[in-house]
Amino acid sequence: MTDLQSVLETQMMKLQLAEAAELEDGKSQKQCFKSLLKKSERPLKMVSAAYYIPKDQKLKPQGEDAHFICADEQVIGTADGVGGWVRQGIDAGEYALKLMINSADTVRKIKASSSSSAIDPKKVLYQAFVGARKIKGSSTACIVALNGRVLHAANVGDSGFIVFRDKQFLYRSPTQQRGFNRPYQLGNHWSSDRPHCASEPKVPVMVGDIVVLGTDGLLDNLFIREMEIIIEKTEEVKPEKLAEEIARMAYFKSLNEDCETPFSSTMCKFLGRQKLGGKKDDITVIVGHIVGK
Ligand SMILES: [Mn+2]
Repeated sequence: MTDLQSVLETQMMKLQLAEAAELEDGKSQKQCFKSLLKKSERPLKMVSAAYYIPKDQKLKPQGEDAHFICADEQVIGTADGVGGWVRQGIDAGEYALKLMINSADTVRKIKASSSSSAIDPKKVLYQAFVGARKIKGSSTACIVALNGRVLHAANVGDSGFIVFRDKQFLYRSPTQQRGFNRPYQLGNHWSSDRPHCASEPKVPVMVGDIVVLGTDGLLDNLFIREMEIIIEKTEEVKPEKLAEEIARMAYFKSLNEDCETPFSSTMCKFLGRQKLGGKKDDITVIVGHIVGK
């Protein structure tokens, strides 16, 4: 769209808003127009809930994913500890958990010192990383903050978030991988990645938008279209119910050996032959519903 087009469209929108305003009970057009514009500038709120299904393993019933929700501060995050460390007797779930605890602490500290300050998720991730320097292991991490009317994220690896508007897919955060099933991962080992690697997507949101944040246990088992179908069927959005429904569907597919999944499709590309089935993994889903304040 050219600048001129966008200026014209904005003018048209203003005229339409003003016309609509004129119809309201005798207030002057200017007053109504002002209040409507003010409404469209108001900060939003993200109401979030999580659902976690660890993969079935006797030695590690809690799995290796971790997450946090800072409800008042409008920040959510998830991390996925890399299982390969178990061969060295290291529990990567502990590292992921420490990253998330540190992140939540940092967010609360920032907001406690100044409730109006925007959260920079990359700085939060950096503080979390520094605070976990004595712990061995590595982990992907994705932190999403709602600042005013914009989602601001920091993401390392193959966790990620998707935004739906009017029950339709709108946006998916990019993943960082070095090869098949080899995501970027934060850690203190020389070969691990550092927080500066994080991608920092920013997505403007509106009232009614639905944010789905998950680890690869979700994203490798459910296609976006399958999440969209679940959301389309939802009449009243309840984040805790939606998170559970999405996680359960991902879990069902993760155990199914005959279905097509994002994981099987990617494997096909790498192996060059047909391969079906899901990926057994810990599944974390956080659903954030964007509402007016
Ligand atoms: Mn995983």
